[in-house]
Amino acid sequence: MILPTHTCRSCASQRLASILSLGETPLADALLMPQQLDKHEPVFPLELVFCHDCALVQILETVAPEVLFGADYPYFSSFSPALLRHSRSNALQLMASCKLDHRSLVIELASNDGYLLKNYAAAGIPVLGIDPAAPCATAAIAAGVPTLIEFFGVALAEKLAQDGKQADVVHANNVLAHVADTNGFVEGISLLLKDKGVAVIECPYVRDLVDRCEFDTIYHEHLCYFSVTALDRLFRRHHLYINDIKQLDIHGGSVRLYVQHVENVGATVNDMLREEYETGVDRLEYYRNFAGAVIRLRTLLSTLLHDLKRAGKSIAAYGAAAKGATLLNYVGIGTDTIDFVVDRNVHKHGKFMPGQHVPIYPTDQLLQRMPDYVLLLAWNFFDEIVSQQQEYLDAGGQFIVPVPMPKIV
Ligand code: JHZ
Repeated sequence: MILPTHTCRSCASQRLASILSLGETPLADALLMPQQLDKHEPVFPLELVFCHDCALVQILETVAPEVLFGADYPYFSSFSPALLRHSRSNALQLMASCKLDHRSLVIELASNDGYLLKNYAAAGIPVLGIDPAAPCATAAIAAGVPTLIEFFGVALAEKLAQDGKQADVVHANNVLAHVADTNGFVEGISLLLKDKGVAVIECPYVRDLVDRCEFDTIYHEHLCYFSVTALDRLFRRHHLYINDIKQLDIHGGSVRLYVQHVENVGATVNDMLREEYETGVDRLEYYRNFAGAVIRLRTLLSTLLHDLKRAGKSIAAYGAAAKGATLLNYVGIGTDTIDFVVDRNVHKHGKFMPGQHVPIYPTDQLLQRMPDYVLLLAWNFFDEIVSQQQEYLDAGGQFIVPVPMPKIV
């Protein structure tokens, strides 16, 4: 089915075809305070579509960025030790390969609480963070990472370039998919990057989303779900070239792009483009079975949880993640099934998951309350969380991992 009233976020084509509908859901990071629980909670349609012209998978709805990334934004990157290790090793690699020193400049778009840039700052390399979410940016500034509390786009890039603030390295991790003006953001990167600079961009990989049934990573913050084919077309439109690429495990499977002004496309990129063509990632057919797989997962998970409840078992969840909100709301898992969610992020404690209103507690509550099962909403950090929760497991607790297929481990 072609959806004629919408245009593609990348190429402006109207040839968009439906892949999956997740119904109407509240905003995934809009955690509720106790006094908000009986107030009206806005919901927005969550429709995933495919562009026949540039192969970009995307959602139709655009929620105002000021609403999504404002004063209440609860995601602080530094609460995930695995992400800190991942970021540090990326920074160390770039310091060496780009020979960065006190004359260089590293800029990060969506720099959050300074989790990445602090590694450069510690090595004496000048940095600048840009992030519109005030709570996170304020934490970064307090940690010694200069940060502009602003949205990034062409206007800010032009201003920085005029002020002589072009970068040797521009980082943009998990932000390209979040931006409503996709082309403006990429053009901004082009303006910000020195002639020989490199933009290092990480985003979740759509092939992992489909192949591992990670449907819960679909929510209103994530407007785009990128293949290398769609990324290549997007960057070329702005005379930028993906010259190298790495596949990463982070966030359930991501790609890291190395983007430059000069075209020098390596075998890693050509191999992935060829593979995408051969497997059909650039055509609608590839996405045809996804909706069916998601519906099957919903039935299996819901049946598993209800069977456990009927057998008198208690169930909690781990990770008040944005993706957890999609999962709970789409599968319909509420307080009749899950008693509480635990999370390390202190900014989430005392709040409630959107839609289902499950309360969020500190992680020590797992051992204190000893639920029989814990549904792992932050399944992307499985190894990390399981090793932290060894005592809970030793005491007889069990984890339920929801994707790609619900499984008790
Ligand atoms: P986590 C985030 O989504 C935010 P979320 C954002 N929307 C994005 O683009 C994607 O990542 C890629 C907690 N935790 O990171 C921290 C522990 O408690 O998987 C988080 O609240 N203990 C910008 O929110 C949550 O779990 C731990 O040991 O879906 C994980 O959220 C670890 C490792 C995490 O992504």
